[in-house]
Amino acid sequence: MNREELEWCVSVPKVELHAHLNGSVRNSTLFELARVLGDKGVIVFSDVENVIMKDDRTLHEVFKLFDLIHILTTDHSTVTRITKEVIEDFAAENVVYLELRTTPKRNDSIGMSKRSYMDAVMEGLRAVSSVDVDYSPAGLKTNTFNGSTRKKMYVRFLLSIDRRESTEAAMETVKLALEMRDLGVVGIDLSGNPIVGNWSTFLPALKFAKEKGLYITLHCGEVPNQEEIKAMIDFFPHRIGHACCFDEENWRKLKSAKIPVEICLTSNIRTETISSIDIHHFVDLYKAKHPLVLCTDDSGVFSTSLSREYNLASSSFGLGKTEMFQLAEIAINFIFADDGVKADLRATFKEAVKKLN
Ligand code: 6MZ
Repeated sequence: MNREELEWCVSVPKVELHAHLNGSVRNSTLFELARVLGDKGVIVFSDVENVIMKDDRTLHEVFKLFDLIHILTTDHSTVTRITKEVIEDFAAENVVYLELRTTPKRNDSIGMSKRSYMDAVMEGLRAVSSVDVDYSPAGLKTNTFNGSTRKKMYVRFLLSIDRRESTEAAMETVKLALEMRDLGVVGIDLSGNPIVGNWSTFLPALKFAKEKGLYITLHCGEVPNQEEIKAMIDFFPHRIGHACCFDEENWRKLKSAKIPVEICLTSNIRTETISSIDIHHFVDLYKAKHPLVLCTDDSGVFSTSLSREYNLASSSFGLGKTEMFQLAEIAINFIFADDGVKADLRATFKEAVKKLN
């Protein structure tokens, strides 16, 4: 990786639309948490260390790792801590608009409800001190300190439904999202192990969410389940993530529906969902001018960053600085926020282009 090119990618303002909170935790934090639980005898530290340090994982192994991460990050104060750290890490990367997604978790043994989990997330957001954060769609709530001239970042939340959940549990998440709209929750994501669960289980909750005006993004086509992919496109979500294993018919459908795709290059390669970067569908979509946005997915788990994803796209597909800047800027069109936010972000990019040239 060329250092100068990577630094350029860092300096470009960026929009991150597909980042899972628990997948974006720093390794150093995971180790620290594992050590504490190791000392308490809850886990064996060396086992955890081996799992976290493993470089390549199949998609199946990744979900085992998430179960482990969830053990490490289980209590309210840790959820608050990782939220603060993850937002500050994205801010340091020059991400100017972040849609962070997370699965609200209920854990009766520690008195955690989906709402209290999300309250812990919100507390982490409010604790961010490295940048000013705008997190309310009404633009009323920021953590701005008086007279601050710090950088500003927009943060919005998507609540994830895990494919292991029941229709009722999915519905509870949607209701929570509606309850938390004023706090920056803008939509719903469907994620989790793609070989678990059925589309029909989640559909009622997703339909309800859409009717109520929440934005929807779906993990779609991480495995070649063509029937599900077709049903998902027919549902017409506002965006989809991945789109790796589409047959020709679904590929055609996706393109004519013009549903924006969140592309996660490193994640797809590391999980072997795509066998090699040279044949990644980014190229086909990019050439077809299909709406797409580069994202990290799980920057902690896959040891990446949004700048690295841009750098990887540039070096793998031969895109120059002008194309890369346009790619970063065009992502504004696909965010789940209002026109005022979009206009503000466009102004940020306009300023940035002057400095970068
Ligand atoms: C599908 C994924 C994912 O929600 O606990 N998640 N779901 N495909 C992927 N591609 C590799 N990466 C992450 O963050 C972790 C959760 O996000 C989903 C999984 O459900 C995982 O448990 P939160 O903050």
